[in-house]
Amino acid sequence: MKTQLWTDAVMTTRRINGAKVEVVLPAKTSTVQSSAHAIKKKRNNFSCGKMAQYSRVSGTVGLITLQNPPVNALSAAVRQGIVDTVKRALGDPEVKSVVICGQNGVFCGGADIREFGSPMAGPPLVPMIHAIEAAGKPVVAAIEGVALGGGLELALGCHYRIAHSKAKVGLPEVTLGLLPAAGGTQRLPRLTGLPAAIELITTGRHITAAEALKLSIVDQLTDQSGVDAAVKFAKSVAEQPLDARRVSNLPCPCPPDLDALFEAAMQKVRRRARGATAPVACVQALRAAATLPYARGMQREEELMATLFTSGQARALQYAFFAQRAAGRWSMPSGARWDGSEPKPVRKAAVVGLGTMGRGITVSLAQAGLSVIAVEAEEKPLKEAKQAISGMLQRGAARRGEAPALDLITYSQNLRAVADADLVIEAVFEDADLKKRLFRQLSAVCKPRAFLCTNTSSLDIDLLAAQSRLPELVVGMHFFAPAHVMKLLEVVYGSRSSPEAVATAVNLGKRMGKVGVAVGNCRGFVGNRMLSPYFEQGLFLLEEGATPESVDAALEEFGFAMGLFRMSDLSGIDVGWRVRKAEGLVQPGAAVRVRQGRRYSPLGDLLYEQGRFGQKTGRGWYRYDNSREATPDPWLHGFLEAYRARHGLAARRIDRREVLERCLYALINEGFRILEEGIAAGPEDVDVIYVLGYGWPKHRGGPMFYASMVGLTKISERLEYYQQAHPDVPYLQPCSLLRRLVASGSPPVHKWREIIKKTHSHL
Ligand code: 3H9
Repeated sequence: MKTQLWTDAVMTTRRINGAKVEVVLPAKTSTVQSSAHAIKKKRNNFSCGKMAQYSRVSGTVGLITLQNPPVNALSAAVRQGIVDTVKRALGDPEVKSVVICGQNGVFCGGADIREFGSPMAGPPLVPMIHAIEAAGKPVVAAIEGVALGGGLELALGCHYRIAHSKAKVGLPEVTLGLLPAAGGTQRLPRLTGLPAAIELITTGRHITAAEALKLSIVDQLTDQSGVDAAVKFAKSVAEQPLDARRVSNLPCPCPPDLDALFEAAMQKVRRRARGATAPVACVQALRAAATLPYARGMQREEELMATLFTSGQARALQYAFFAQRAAGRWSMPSGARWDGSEPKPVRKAAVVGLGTMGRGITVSLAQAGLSVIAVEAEEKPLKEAKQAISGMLQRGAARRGEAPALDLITYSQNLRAVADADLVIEAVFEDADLKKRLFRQLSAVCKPRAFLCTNTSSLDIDLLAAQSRLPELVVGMHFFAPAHVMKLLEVVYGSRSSPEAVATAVNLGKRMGKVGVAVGNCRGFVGNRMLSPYFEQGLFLLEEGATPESVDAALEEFGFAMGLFRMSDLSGIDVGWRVRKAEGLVQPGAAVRVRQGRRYSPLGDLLYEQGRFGQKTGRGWYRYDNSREATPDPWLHGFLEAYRARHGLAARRIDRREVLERCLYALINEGFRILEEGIAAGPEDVDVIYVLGYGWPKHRGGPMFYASMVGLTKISERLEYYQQAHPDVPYLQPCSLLRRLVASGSPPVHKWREIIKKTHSHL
């Protein structure tokens, strides 16, 4: 095959993998990336702006490869590279069609999110995509790995899209507080129709290539190399007319009752959004696609994006994106870095105790492809658990269109069955003596280097580790209910846990689709410890005149999925009572409002004594009449009045501001204490835990990010104000780290880790 020479390039002969190859390099490029595959195809490669490589394959197809590992994000340099290489390909008389693909089997993860905080540099996306769509030669997107956000928008600007069968596509901008503003809101509905586009864009869901084919987002699937298939396809369409292939030329298919469709969509989105503005803007942009000509629709898309782009919500969601990825990158107090130590392979895991949590953990392990030994001592509960686990696996597999992983699980009543497991997770009843006994037994039956993990939500890891022969192999794996659904995993290290044990647990969590955050060992770890002052403030507010519904309304309006009293009814008033009882706080009759030297509200204990456990008994802070719908309960209002009268408490009007400030600032204050003590390594870890495990609204970043947005001075001043107004209420004294941060000028949240580290080194 003849080699094409570019005027600004030099030709050189190289020996790569033993084969003699002629490669064309741009004048300033000293190296060229090659592979056996490239040699076979005799591609003539050269880089453009380093971020998009251009080559000509099969004589007439120009191949543009995006190069920006790991996900080929569309940075300024990549966009410049695309603009330059597209121009070259279209200007080359030998080239009849063009393929755009991504390096390393990934098409493109979208706009480069790291650039969002800085002033725009390089060519903008929208005209770049328009130029591709307007090209006189067919341009084919070869989608492998992912095409997300701007990546899919780039593909939608191409005339054809060929996807590998394992690829995923989507427009997830809404999850970053944005909308797909490179034409995504205008082109997608022209291919899929409005209902599917509304669903995809307002949820940001990633879909499989098969679903994308069904929705006409892609034109063809392949099981072979996506690039090879796209090159072959590009040759076959070289001389085809392009007008009907330009998506912006297509009409947007509209159902007859457009108003009803958008009204229903808006209602659904507002209900789910919990105050997030991006989903609403997405619907507005899609309405523009349906009602305006393409060019005006694009203008509307741009206007809506401009309002979102600089909003606090977009900043919070982008912070949350990176926080989730940064979570757990830190060192243990011993100085050992768990993320630097190699996790041990886990091929076989065991779960002991098949109650609600044990079942969820078993399902999650099997879905991750691990062999699991599931142990429950009694015959009847084992049978029930087996039935429940099989049902959960079957339902999950049916949703994903896969076969259920039933064969991966072996059930047993005998603890010895765990003997060859690499890692055991105990999930028996939350009882210290029971767990201690189990750890002694496990230590005797497990193979010598097996990791022993406890799913305790409150017990001391060191106490359990002390029962084991090898305490360095013991860690907490605190899952959240339902364990096969919730993404959060607190990996709790005790004073003797090895970095290797922490790394192994975090890595196993990742295989299970969880985000594992390593946290220190203290009462309640991070999540439940911060919940305690939050919940207690709620109880004090009831004593002072609030109702469960007024407190919950304020918190739900703030964006929580559920207010604290509805949450308490869901998780069970009896559960908290048991924890308090174990701590010696509960007293029968509960007349005294001071416990262990500080103000205490026995309201939860009194409800427990009434048999009001929450949803499970149909009565709690609310009533539930044959449904999960919480209804305000006149009985409870009367009970609160009688309680206040008994204790001489005058009810006062408590406004929304006080509810939010007392509940949230007390929780935040505890977060600072946790950071101060080194229980969590940085604010990102705390925020990830609260967003993924406790329903904190993601568009507010997490409690620590929220504190930085409100202003640390304000948080500290308001805490002091409430402390003076209610000197007997615990948790309202600003902690010393918060005071220190205020004194050092309230640095932005990304600087706190450094300051905390310095604080620890002075200790
Ligand atoms: C957009 O496109 C706006 C447009 O509409 C245009 C408007 C004008 N940028 O998640 P991972 C990094 S908005 C920069 O651990 P995985 C990530 O931080 C964008 N960096 O891997 C991490 O770095 P590090 C719409 C990015 O295999 C590394 O890549 N697109 C980007 O589990 C690996 O990531 C999205 O929302 C990016 N776009 O998952 C997609 N993406 O190692 C966002 C990733 O330093 N990305 N990084 O921590 C994802 O959903 C996942 O990363 C993906 C890979 C599924 C791609």
